[in-house]
Amino acid sequence: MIKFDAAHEAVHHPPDRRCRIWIKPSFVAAAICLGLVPLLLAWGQAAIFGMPHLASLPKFDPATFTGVHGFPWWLRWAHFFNFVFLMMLVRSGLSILVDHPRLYFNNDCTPGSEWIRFTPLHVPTDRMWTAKDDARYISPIFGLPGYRHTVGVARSWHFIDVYGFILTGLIFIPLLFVSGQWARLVPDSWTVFPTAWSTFVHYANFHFPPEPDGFYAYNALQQLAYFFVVFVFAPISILAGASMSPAMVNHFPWFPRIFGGRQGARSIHFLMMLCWVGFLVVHVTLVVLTGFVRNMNHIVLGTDNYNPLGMLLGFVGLTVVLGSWIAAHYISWKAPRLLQHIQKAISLPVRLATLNRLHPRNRYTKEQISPHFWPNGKMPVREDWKQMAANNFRDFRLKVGGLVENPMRLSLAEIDSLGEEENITMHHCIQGWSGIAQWNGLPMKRLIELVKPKPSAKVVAFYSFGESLYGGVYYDTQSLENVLKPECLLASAMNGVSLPVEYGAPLRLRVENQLGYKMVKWIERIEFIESEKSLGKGEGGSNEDQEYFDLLPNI
Ligand SMILES: Nc1nc2c(c(=O)[nH]1)N[C@H]1C(S)=C(S)[C@@H](COP(=O)(O)O)O[C@H]1N2
Ligand SMILES: [Mo]
Repeated sequence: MIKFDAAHEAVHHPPDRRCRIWIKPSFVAAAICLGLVPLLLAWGQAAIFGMPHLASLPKFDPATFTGVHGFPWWLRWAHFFNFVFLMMLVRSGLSILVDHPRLYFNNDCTPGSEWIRFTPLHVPTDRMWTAKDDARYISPIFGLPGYRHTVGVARSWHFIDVYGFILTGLIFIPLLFVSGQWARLVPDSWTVFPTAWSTFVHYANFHFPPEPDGFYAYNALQQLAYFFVVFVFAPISILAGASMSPAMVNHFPWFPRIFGGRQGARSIHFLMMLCWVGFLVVHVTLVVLTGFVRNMNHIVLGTDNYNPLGMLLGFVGLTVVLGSWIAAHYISWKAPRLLQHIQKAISLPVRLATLNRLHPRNRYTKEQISPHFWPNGKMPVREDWKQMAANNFRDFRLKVGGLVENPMRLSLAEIDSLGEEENITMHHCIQGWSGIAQWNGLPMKRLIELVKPKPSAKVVAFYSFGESLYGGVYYDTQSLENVLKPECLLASAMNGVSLPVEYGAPLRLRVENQLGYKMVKWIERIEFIESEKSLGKGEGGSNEDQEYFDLLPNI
């Protein structure tokens, strides 16, 4: 077992580790109907009209069969790797989910408006309750990794595995078409629907219709199921995942709207996970019930006989997958920095080349401002900040220094006089919640023009009056290039009033193409530096250092 100090223990292994599922009654009713209606229809049809007729099965003679059949090696390996990556995606996804254990179909995430929650706790109204307070524990049996506030590690797994999953698809799909195997998955006639229904009526009445030999052809329901997995589940899951990216949302506002908004996308990403798991359960059950030994030879060895070798190798594969879950826990707890660096080595170049090029440009309206905006972070406890707060920050001076020609010390009034911009934007927290707010403040671009960074300055560090999760000053960094993008503000007002203390007074950063933890609240000073590597543990911020978050979270 890994030993934690008291501060880590409180976060990662809290005494209250209950996880409870509550679903809005109307959603429960809808889910029951969705499940029950087809079953009732199938039972009714069989009771009144008898079991529907299914055309008798063609006999396949291996010696003379000329159509596309069998399971080529690339298909069998793609099948295996999909299983590996999908299970890891589900497990790491669950860990990410419980970091904000509520799902919504609205962009505001007001407590109480969720349709499902995975916490027994109600948000207290008599005191500040941060999104981090709301995070829940998940057992390591289900989540990768288990415990709380390991969203950084969970995201590393999620991204590494999604690259693997997409790469598998990029190899699998073209080969499907080149080899002609696509014809086994794509129905060639609309009659597939009535035939699939008839097959379903048989299954629903616990009657197994005679199965075609899957080596040559699938039954109609099976074909439809496989078609959906490859051509519907996979693209929807990937697109819903991508549409949670702040860089996407704040550049292509129409994109998340396909899924009913930013939180709709998060909910649908979750519902798709349920579809995958549901498919897996039914698929495995039917593989076992319809000739396990022969089916395993199909997908493991590509042969069509009753030799037990395919089944035995299949069990070896399953052991490898289970072993990978244990290994992933071990890596998560023993070598999280290595994991963070591996993910960064893959993700950073990809993000720089893609998402990071999208400039934020979305505008919301005043009517869309969220009634509730989850607060996050630890309120400063420093005496100097408290005294300044008591005096409306009249004595506050923002220190801007480091590699600049013109170091400055600025009062809030001076900052106001330098220029002001107003944006209404959507905030995205790494934990999963979002909220729309109006921000007023000094564009960083204007400040940079005044302080004149030296050519060696490549990175801007923002230091807070507040502490990070385990103590020590909260800080984060931005590339100089990114703070020059539109909508990057030193915000001093929120929703038309000067910044409330819990939201970061006197100043906070707004960076609309990245996640919330990059937006330092309660800013004390700004420093221009050559590289983030010289600060803290060198990862670019408190959360990057301590929680293994990304340096560049465009998603
Ligand atoms: N000083 C400081 N700034 C911080 C944090 C923090 O813990 N300390 N948390 C960050 C995170 S994770 C988020 S999501 C946003 C939350 O901003 P809000 O409280 O206005 O919602 O602030 C960011 N800035
Ligand atoms: Mo956050």
